[in-house]
Amino acid sequence: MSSRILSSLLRRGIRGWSLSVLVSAGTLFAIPAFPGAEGFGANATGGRGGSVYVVTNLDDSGPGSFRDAVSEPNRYVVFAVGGMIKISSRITVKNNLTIAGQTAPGEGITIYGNGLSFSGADNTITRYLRVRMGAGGDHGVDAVTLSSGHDIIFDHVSVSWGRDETFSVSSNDRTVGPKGITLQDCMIEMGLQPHSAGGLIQTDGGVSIIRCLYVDNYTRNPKVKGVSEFVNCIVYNWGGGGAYILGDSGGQSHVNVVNNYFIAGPDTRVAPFTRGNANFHLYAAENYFDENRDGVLNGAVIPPSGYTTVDFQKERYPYPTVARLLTPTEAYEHAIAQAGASKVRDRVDRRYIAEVTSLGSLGQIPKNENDAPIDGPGPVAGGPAPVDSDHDGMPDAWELAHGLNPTAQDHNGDANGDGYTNLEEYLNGLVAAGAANKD
Ligand SMILES: [Ca+2]
Ligand SMILES: [Ca+2]
Ligand SMILES: [Ca+2]
Ligand SMILES: [Ca+2]
Repeated sequence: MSSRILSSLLRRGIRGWSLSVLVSAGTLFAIPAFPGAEGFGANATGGRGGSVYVVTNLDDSGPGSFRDAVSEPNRYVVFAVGGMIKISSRITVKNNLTIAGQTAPGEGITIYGNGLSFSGADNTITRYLRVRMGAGGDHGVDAVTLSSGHDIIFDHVSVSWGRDETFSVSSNDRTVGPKGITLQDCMIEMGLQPHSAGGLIQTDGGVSIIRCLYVDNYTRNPKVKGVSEFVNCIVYNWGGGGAYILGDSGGQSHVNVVNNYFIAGPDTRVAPFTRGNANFHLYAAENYFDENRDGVLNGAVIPPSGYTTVDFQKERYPYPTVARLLTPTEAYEHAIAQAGASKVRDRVDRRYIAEVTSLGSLGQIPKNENDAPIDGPGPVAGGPAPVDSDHDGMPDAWELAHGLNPTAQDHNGDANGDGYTNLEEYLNGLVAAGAANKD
């Protein structure tokens, strides 16, 4: 039910409908965070209904900076600049935010420094952003982390060079950990030694990892405990620590792992699945392993013995999953085409894609991102932003073409009554809708 119909029902004062019925109907028919949002975090509402903050510079802090933009809740964060934002200290992201990296001109936005925390950032939507930590980050800290919060979705986000994990969704008390989280079409890249790790996914609140690409992490691609699904992902060049780590300790896990492709690189020395136990309740299907490093994608399905000791499930857990399940080979092609902040890929992501498509010969797991061939985070090209006279996030030309007012902030209107605000229509139209449906 669209919000327009719901509000119309409320206005007309339908007799005999309790408010709770209407509210639950509204929840039942909640629109996705954006067209194509999937998984446990699909219903994040972001900054919908809030104010617009335009990031106008690449400064570490102060007016117009990214840090200032995410310091208050209930905002859409849009970018009138592209390039690299060097941060001197960690940024904690507030709740009810839509961070629309796809608005940034040029090659988009790279945040380089001590990383981002989304702990407690309930109802945030983050799209088309790069977060790169590096050896200058604090020892024992993740590039992106969240240890609490609900309804949080990351879409086409590239995260690299964590010093602890690179991208973790984790609480030591799994019963109160993050709830309703999605990572989709993300790249999780090259955790730095001596603790090169993709991520720890540890909560009973539900985490979907969908169509993500893990590359050059020595271990934990990812390490999983609790309730989660891992669907249509690609893992390339894990090292001796392992790719998908099956729990590795006490506590119950209930997990789907479906249609993923594991591809050996120069550093790969162990099998894709390691360290299971009887507490790990696993539904696994159609996971492939290409171990021959011959430059051709020609792996084979992983047999039951390839999952070590787990409690196999005959039926898939009824988790959200995807609208369109890709074959492992299709998932590979999809990731190459558009994983990460791929509206325009930067030099670093292009390098990681070249490694993956070498199918065995390229890759490395270093201590420092400035070592060749990565050579640090830049350059990241900027570019001109379209004119937006009223600073409501929608360019003048787009507003005129859509019957809106380029001299008044009408971003929270809903001209077509579909539940997405006018600004969301603009943001969603900048990138492909329904990532898995695009050829
Ligand atoms: Ca091969
Ligand atoms: Ca405008
Ligand atoms: Ca306007
Ligand atoms: Ca609309």
